[in-house]
Amino acid sequence: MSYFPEIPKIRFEGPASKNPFAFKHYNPDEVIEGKTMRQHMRFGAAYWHVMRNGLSDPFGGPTALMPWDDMSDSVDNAIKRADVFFEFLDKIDIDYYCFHDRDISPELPTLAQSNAALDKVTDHLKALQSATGKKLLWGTACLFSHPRYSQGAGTSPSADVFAYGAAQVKAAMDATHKLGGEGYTFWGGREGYATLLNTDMKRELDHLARLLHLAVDYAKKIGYTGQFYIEPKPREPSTHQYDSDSAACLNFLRQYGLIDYFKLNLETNHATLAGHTMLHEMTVAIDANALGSVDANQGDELIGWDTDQFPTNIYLTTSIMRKILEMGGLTTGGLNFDAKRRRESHDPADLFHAHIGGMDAFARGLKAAAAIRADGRLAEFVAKRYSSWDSGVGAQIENGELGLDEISAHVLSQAEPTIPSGRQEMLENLINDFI
Ligand code: XUL
Ligand code: CO
Repeated sequence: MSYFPEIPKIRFEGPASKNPFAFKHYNPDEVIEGKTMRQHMRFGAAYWHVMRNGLSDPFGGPTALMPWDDMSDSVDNAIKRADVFFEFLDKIDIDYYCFHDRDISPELPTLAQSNAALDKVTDHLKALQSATGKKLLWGTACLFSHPRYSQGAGTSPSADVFAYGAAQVKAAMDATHKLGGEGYTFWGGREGYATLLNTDMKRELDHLARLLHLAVDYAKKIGYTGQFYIEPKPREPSTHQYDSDSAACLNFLRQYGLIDYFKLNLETNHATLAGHTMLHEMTVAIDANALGSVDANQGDELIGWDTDQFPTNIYLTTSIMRKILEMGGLTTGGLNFDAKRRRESHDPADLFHAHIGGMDAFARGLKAAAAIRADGRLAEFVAKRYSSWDSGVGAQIENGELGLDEISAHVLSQAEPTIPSGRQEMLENLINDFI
């Protein structure tokens, strides 16, 4: 039985193709810098957006047509959705997926019932994975939708709510482990505050760290060796979220002795909300050896919220792929399309157009990034810009060989320093030459 009978399997047809159901640039087997595009990208589809996002917004209800979904909280409905999703993965040729526990399986009146449903659905997902070779990039627990989490989960003022969240994390980790998930993500949905008037920030942060340590300990106990991620986002739904950006997350992880166990899952639209570029967020993470995975989307510069659009900006995908190539590639992580269609794009076919566009945009980004690296002028310019540190007084300062008195004596013997142009516009032109 096919849920997308009109949609063919999406294949690479090349830039001249006019077929909207074909890749123009993503050629999974094409080798770039020694790896196939498929290996570089490790594309993932987000279960919550593909299967569960009805495309409602603050002003109106769902528009997405999901003829396969009876909208019930039954396990049968959840299992049917999984079948639809795996047909989607097959046709779009995406190897990985990501989920929240409550996307794949319903939240029922008691934790015991929810856990039992999750078990049944993950049995089915496991069978689908082994039948198709599709893999779980990461799993996570939804600790932000249910009203009990309205004041946080790990940072809730209620110890009982914290405990419920921790129990949900246990079950979501068991599910991720069972499905061979390569990672497990914490996104601080409501881990922040609406107002400081009622908030003991220090205590909340201590508790959040406790939750992450509990997860690390539990992973050791069950032999789960996947990578933990923390996903920064500054606000929405909270006024301020503790995991606000790469730097704040790294500081938190270091302060609480978690830095060896976590990497960052960076999302483009979250970077924008934090007032940063994705390039900035990636640079901060990579310099700390902590970039794990990417939630690939883009925001709208005219709308101030998390619009989660599909990435189509080739300038953006080029900068992302340049950083990924620079760091030596993704290992456990991938490019997970945490992106949704616009509310107007309600047809199931739009799921395909959206992902094709994102995959092609990343393919073009990868090709441009590799060409920029092969050209070498950008890297050479940066190396030369710092070359005064490679020898002489620069090298001595870098190596800690000089004190302030020696540096002062050196300067007194020299003429006024001169500094070459930063050549920003020339470098912007250079990048555009490859796009
Ligand atoms: C929300 C968001 C989440 C996380 C997983 O903005 O990005 O979907 O990726 O909880
Ligand atoms: Co995300």
